[in-house]
Amino acid sequence: MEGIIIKGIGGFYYVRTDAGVLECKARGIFRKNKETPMVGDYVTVVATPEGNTVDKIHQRKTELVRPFVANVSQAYVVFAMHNPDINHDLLHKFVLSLEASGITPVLVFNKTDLATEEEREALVEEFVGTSYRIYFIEAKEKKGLEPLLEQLSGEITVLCGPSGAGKSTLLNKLSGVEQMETGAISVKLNRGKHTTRHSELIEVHGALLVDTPGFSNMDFSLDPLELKNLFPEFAPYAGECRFLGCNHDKEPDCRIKSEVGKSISPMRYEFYVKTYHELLEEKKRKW
Ligand SMILES: Nc1nc2c(ncn2[C@@H]2O[C@H](COP(=O)(O)OP(=O)(O)O)[C@@H](O)[C@H]2O)c(=O)[nH]1
Ligand SMILES: [Mg+2]
Ligand SMILES: [Zn+2]
Repeated sequence: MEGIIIKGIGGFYYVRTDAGVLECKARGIFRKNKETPMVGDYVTVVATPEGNTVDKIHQRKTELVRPFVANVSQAYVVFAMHNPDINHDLLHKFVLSLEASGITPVLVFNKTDLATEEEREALVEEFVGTSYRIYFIEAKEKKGLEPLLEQLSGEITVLCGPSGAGKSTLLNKLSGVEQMETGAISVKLNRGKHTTRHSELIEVHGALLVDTPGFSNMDFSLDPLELKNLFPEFAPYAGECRFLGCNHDKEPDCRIKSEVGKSISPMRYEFYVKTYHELLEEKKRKW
């Protein structure tokens, strides 16, 4: 039988199939091959004398480490306009790590009731040239959620963003059911536990969502020379710098640098340079 793993706890996998949700063990061979079934995996389940068993893991389209979920096709990156204030560095890190994983980021700014029109405009400016979709919502009052509901595809959407941004509120309002605890209590509960590996897929109008526990960092290793390819706003100027393979840092006659403050946002460019140097340092340390 075919299905999708929606939860993994204590060596058991819960697989959603046409026959309902089945509790399964993984086949021993997976452990030997150092293969681990992940939440989000499309799997084949067979009935054995020991019970239902995950027999085959289908090829993954994407693989996220934090949260540990396979086959995520898009991410709603949720940040609050205020309370907590936007950590721009973190925001761009989320976006970058999603790009690196081949997942489309959709930017969702929540708590618009706490912000001004000017603050919204500044955020739109900050992502100039990226063509990322940007939505401003007030999750608590269900304002602005229609496009987010429409864009939930048959595939898996992850809600990521810092703690307190309103991810659980958004998920509850999208589903129309209180699926997740919100506010201070859930933060407290999550703190002591390592909940990252206990991601769970939640069904919302036929689509599957993951509400990640709040985490403050995303780590990815990347070749510094590849970094520039993960900034979509650089793409239109490919090949227009003086040097072939220009990294848009100290090089003279750099087309990207000439666009900063015009079609490329200074904040995004600064984040690029900073990350580029961090990756260079990391590479040096490894050698
Ligand atoms: N002012 C305001 N507060 C909101 C809004 N949406 C959620 N909140 C509040 O923000 C807090 C954190 O929300 P929660 O969904 O738990 O955030 P999470 O940590 O990202 O899951 C809760 O107290 C919510 O009631 C909103 O649109 N406006
Ligand atoms: Mg939450
Ligand atoms: Zn350049």
